[in-house]
Amino acid sequence: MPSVTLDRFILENEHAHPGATGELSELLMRFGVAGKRIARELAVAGLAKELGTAGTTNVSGEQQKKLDLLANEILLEAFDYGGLVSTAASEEMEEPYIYTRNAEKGRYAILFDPMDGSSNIDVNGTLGTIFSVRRRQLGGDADLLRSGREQVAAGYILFGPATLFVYTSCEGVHLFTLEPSIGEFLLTKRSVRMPARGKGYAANEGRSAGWPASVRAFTEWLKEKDPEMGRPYSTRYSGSLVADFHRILLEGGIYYYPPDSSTGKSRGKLRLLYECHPLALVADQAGGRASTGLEAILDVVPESLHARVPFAIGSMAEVALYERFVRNEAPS
Ligand code: AFP
Repeated sequence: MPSVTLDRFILENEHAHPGATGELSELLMRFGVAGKRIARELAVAGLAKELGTAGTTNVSGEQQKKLDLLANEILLEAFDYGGLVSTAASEEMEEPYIYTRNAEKGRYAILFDPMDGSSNIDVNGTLGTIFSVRRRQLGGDADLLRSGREQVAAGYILFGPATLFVYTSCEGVHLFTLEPSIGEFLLTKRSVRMPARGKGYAANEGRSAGWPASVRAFTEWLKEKDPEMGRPYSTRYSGSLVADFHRILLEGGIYYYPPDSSTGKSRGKLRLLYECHPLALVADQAGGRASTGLEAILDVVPESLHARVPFAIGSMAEVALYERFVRNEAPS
């Protein structure tokens, strides 16, 4: 049985950095606490009649589930004391939440997708929370509308058969598993490396009619028979980016959500600040890559808080190929 808890691991890493204030450590540990609370709510949601829609829509026009809102509340509350965070921005809130007492002194701004894959809520499927941490600069939205390379930490909590906490503070990616009987996340894998190449792809191929021809061609290429090159690839798509990304982090492969003209999503569906930047940092730190097809996701600066972006993430080999297809440089 592993015995290094998330808190101990974070604190030991902090001690390796003389001069660290401990604030980032405290902040990451609070994401851990929020993750445990959300996991508990998910475990009893069906019994407590907390499944189903809340009757509201978010800024992107998507129906909000009761658990989207509950997870959002839990996360906001986790940072409501201690003076660490000045601002929280969420996929579920039109405007950022300002912690008024800390607006001027909180050194960090946080961003999150509280319940990623919410179509899985009502069927007891895998869900996730994605988070990103930035330094507060001048305060206000301008602090958030910046490149992904300015994130100081990012990660996700995966709610599946086990609850996992995966994070990076730009020194590798580390994976923890919740041991429910003691209520602690225990270190399961230090310095996770994503395989350089995989065997699977994750995409909502039912929508391929609306994709650019280059992405359709890439998908057909993945399905061609070529045993020497490891083709055909297998499809694995769950409706939860966190779940699909986690498989790819461990086994390699690629997830993509391209522009989709059939549903009017000319910039794709995924939100840059709440989903793409944080997972791109995790991928980058694990030796993988995330791309729009034309540029690294980490280099993209959003025009607005809820900006969407075409997104591909995964192993170096598959993401590089995706980019070649998008640039019309496909292998012959
Ligand atoms: P929600 O968090 O709004 O449920 O969206 C989930 C998601 O952003 C991502 O987790 C999935 O991979 C993707 O959308 C699923 O979208 P489609 O249903 O269009 O395939």
